[in-house]
Amino acid sequence: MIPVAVNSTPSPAIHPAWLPPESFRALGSRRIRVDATGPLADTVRAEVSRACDLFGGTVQPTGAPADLILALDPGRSGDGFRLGRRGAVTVVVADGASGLLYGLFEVVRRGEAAFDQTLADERQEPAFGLRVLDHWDNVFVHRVMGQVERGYSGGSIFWQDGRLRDDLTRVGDYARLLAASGINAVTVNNVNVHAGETHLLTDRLGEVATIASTLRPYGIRLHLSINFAAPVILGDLPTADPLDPDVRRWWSDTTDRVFETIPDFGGYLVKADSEGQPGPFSYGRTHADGANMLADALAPHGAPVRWRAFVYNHRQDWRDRSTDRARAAHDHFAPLDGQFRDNVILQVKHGPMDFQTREPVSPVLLAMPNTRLAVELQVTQEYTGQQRHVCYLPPMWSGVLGFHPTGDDAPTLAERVSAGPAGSASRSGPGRSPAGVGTGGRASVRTAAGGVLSAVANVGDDPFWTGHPLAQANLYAVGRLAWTPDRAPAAILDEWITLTFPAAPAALRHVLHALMDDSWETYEQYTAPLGVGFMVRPGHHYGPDVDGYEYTPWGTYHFADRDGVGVDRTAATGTGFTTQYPVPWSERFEHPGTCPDELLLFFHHVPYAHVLHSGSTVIQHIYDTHFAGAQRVAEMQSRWAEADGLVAPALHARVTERLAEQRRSAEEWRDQLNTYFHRKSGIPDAKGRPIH
Ligand code: GCV
Repeated sequence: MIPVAVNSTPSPAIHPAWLPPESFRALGSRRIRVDATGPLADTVRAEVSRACDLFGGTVQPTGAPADLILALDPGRSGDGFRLGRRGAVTVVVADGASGLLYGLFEVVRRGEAAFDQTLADERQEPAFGLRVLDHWDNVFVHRVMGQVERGYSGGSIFWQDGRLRDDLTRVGDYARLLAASGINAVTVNNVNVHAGETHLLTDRLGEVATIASTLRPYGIRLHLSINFAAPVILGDLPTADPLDPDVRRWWSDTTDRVFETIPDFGGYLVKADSEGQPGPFSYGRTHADGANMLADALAPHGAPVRWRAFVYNHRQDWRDRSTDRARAAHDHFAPLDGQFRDNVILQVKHGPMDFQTREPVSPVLLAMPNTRLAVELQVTQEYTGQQRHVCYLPPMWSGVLGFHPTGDDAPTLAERVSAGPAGSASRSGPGRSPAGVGTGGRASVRTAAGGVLSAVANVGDDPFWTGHPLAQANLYAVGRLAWTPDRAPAAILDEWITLTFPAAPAALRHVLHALMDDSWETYEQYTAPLGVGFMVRPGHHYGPDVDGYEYTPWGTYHFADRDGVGVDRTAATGTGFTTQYPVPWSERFEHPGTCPDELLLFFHHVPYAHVLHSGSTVIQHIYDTHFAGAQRVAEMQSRWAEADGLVAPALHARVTERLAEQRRSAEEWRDQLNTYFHRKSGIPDAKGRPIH
């Protein structure tokens, strides 16, 4: 058994996020029994005991009377649990030890309602079996990206200046927060694995093991991003060719050592042949060859490799209008469907480009029925305001997870991905390793149960965890959606408010909903219009720069000229990207008349006078939304002033400061976008507002 050390006393200076002591009042004032043993049961007991110390309740011995009993169902395993009343007692019956933890936090979430006579029986289990946050944290401060790539919350909670942090209290607190939101795994280093970070796999594995033991008490497994060229960088081998026997042996031996050191190690994450990272293309091999090699090394240990589908040409000639970055992942991966081992999970960004404010769902997620898939979301707000802007992202994520790939009555994307490949349990044939079918049964158990949702984390060593205190809600929500993808974003926000601000008066609740519910839409209004994307400052990606990426090699263009704007991705006259979708979407996206307004410029190059379904022209829509978006931010600022005195002064001050920047930035976006399109089109604003 792996030893567990519970060390989760929140550091005093750090904001408690959604677990302030007060949110344990209902639990901590009761008589509670934990009828289970083992490491996670010990964590549950420690939580209960801490709550009781605060609020006067008692931890009861087995057999003693109790108001709440947490017990295990001996016949089951997994994260699920049942919650209900047996007479005057609230009972959590968990499928497995982790279910005890999730059941406990459900009781915390419900507060007094969990002890109400009318509490209805309910069973909960997560839609996605693996719910993982990927940290883009560098061990060594990167000369351009710093300690955390695309991080907007200070330094890494794991690493500092090339070393593991001495004090990992924060990591323990983080694990606790994640467990309370439903997350069960964390990747502790950036997918861009630089030479220094490559050593985490071997000679610096001890540091990784220390993090793993800090995460373990809360049921969080550790994953590692690996460098595909590690056998060359670390192993003194002349090649990293995935079909070379020495390379395969190197990965197998190295992986065995990882599991000797960290027996519950979660798996590898790989970015290969992408943005300068090494990969199988260098050896004339396919991505199936590369992924399967790692899968074979992991299979005896029952663990998966997550292989990212974010592969495209980042040295494109902007003059070439036939190459379409949006097509790249599907072009590379769809032909490989059915060739991956059972313990390969293809991790796909939710949109075909790169975490823009508005994108269609990636067609890769709809095209590979014989491959395990992970939907990758981005919690860190790279393109959505960098945690200086309020941007509550669950409405976007719900749209992705609730998307109906083959028509309105067909299963949602979340249902398809969480169900896994058709007939996966008994699959065999080319690409299925003997291990994947035999001993790899363990891999299936760990990875097949409910598919995978992964998300790029947004936390750092900032006292509020996320830079912008309200960005905590995005982190909380991603875990909740991984359990219940159809949970309404406003309901998740409500939960987050109740937990984070337990004494919140109705006025604060109203202010927070007013600021956050529609904040993604607001952000979209004042930034790049109608799904065209980018228009940000190159490099750091903050603030407007309409042509910033227009003549670069990155494949991110809007093609605005004097007549119109947008990217022609149709089969008829454009790049043919629409054909990567199944019917009915290939047809709906193909024609401007059926393409949803919000994605029009993603799929079509249209004249400025093109009339949208809304009745507005494209140019007037640009003007109207940019004025409206900036105006909404001004209103958010005055709404937040009403929260003065209703939240801690430091939190109020931090949000006030961020809103001032959001307003400045929104007005800059408004003015640059409106001016740019006015100058290009020569068409005046129908309402005669100031354009420069
Ligand atoms: C970690 C985008 C980001 C990069 C990121 C990359 C990825 O290009 O700007 O910082 O690299 O996506 O997802 O791998």
